[in-house]
Amino acid sequence: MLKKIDHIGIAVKDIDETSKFYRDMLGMEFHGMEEVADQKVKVAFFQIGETHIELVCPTSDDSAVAKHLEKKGEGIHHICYATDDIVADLKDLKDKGARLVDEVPRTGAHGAKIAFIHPKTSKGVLTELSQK
Ligand code: CMX
Repeated sequence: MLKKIDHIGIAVKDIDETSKFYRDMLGMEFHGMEEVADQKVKVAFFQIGETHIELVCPTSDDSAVAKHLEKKGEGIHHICYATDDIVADLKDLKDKGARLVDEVPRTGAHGAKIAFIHPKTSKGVLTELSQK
């Protein structure tokens, strides 16, 4: 069951430079940076209330984010919802006809189980589920 917005992902070309805006200008609490090898990205988290901003920067030219940056430029990349049962939610979404990018959860940042729903299902918004 979906609980809340876990984070909003923003595609960036320079993660250190963009971090300055969220940390120094907006004053958000920095929650660390890590490389997610499986997704070929480096991510930085900033907390704002109960949710987070995730800066996402490609580490390889064949990363999904590199393709997105090339096509659409920097900006909002995805919305991630926290769930307490990602397997049940994926089954439910599939039964309802959603086009899943990941039928089986993968490991994302902070070791969370994650899965993406194709933006063609959600009217142009790449949607992620995450279970801590
Ligand atoms: N938001 C909205 N639309 C998007 C999108 C995004 N982030 N990424 C791709 N699309 C759209 C494209 O614009 C394109 O639309 P049109 O056909 O209208 O032009 C369509 O989806 C297909 O895109 P594509 O460029 O041809 O790319 P692919 O089909 O190869 O891949 C997708 C699309 C969604 C399957 C791929 O981007 C993916 O697997 N994404 C999930 C993984 C990911 O993004 N990981 C990075 C973040 C990891 C993290 O935060 O930890």
